[in-house]
Amino acid sequence: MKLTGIELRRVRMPLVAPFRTSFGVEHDRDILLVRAVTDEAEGWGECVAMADPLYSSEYVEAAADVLRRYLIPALAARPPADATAVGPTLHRFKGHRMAKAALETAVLDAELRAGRRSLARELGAVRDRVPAGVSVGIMDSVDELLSDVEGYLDEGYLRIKLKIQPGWDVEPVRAVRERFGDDVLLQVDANTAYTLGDVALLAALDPFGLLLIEQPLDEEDVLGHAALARQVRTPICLDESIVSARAAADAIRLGACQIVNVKPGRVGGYLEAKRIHDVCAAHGVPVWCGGMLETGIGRAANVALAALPNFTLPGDTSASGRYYRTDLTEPFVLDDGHLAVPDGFGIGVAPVPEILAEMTTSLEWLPLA
Ligand code: OSB
Ligand code: MG
Repeated sequence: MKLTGIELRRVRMPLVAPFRTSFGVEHDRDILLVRAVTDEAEGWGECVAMADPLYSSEYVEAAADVLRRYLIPALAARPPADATAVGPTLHRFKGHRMAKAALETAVLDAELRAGRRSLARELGAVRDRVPAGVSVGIMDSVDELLSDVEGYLDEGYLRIKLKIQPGWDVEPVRAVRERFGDDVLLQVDANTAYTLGDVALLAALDPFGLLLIEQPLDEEDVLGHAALARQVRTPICLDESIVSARAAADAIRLGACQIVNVKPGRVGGYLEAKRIHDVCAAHGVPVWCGGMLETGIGRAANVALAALPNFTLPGDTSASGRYYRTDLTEPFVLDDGHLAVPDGFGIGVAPVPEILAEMTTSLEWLPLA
C-alpha cells in the first residue's frame, strides 16, 4: 500500500436540537474529516475534536493544524507499510490523540478496503448488531427532559444517559425514575463538573439504581475517583481520564473505576481502543462505546468496535436521526433498539457525494508522493 495524499475537509453539520452538557452547548458540529488516498483504495476518518477545548484540550482548529504541520509530514517522511505503523510513527508528537486517531483510521480504512476486509472482523467483533443508548442533554426544565426521554424510549432506545451538573442531578434522575420506572437502564454523565466535596450529593444518587456515574471529577483526578468509589454505591465509570490503555490499567489498579467508556478518538484510534477493551476484559471491567456526536463516518467505526465481546453495556451509539436531519452517509437507523454493524469493506460506509459537497466548508489536499 502506497499513500499518495491526505485530504483534510471541514463540514458543518447542524444538530437536530442543541446539545447541552456541563461544559457548554453545541448547536452544530464543525467536523474535520480525513481522507487517505493510496494507490489501491481510499479511506475515511472522522476527527472527534470539538470546536472549543471544553471537553478536552483538543479542538478542531488545533487538530487540523497539527495534522498539516506535523502528523502528515511525519507520514510523508516515513510512509507506513500499514495502519499499525501509523501510531509508532506519530508517537514522538505528544498528545493530539483525536487528530492522530482520525489519520490512523483513514489509513486503516483504506488498507482494509484494499484488502477487502471489514473493520468489525479486523477488530474481533462477535455480534452483527449492537444495543443503542442515547445521551440526553441538560434541559431548561424537568418537563422538557421527561418529554425528550419519553420520545427516545418510544423510539426503542435501550438505555438512557442523563447529562448532569450541580443543580441538575438528583431532581432529573428522580423525575425520570418516577415517570418511567426502575426497569429503565439509566446512567448519568457529569463531564468533570463535581469535586470530592460533593460526595454527599453524589451519594444521594445511590437509591436510584443507576448503572454508573460517568466522570464526576476532573480528568486528572484519578485518586479522587478512587476515594469517591469507596463512598458511593453507584459504579464509577471514567471517560475523560482514560486517554490510553495504560491510563485504563492504572485507573483500574487504583480502584478509580468499575466501568470504562471507550472513545476511540480520545485514545488515539481504534487500535488503542481495542487494547483498552482487552485490558479491561482481563480485569473483569465491562466497557461501552462512547460517542462525540459523530456523523455516519465515525459512527460506523464505533459500531464495529462496540461489537467486541467486552462491550457488555449499551453505548452512546445512537441512530443518525438523534443528531442530524441529514447524515453524511446512509443513515443509521434503530431496529428494535439496535444498530446493525456494517459488514462492508473497511468501515463499511462512505459519504454520499452530494450531501458531503453541500456540508463542506473547506477542503485541503496534502500530497505525500
Ligand atoms: O462526555 O460522553 C460525553 C458528546 C460530546 C462530548 C462528550 C460527550 C458527549 C456525549 C454524547 O455524551 C455522546 C453521543 O451520543 O455521541
Ligand atoms: Mg462522557
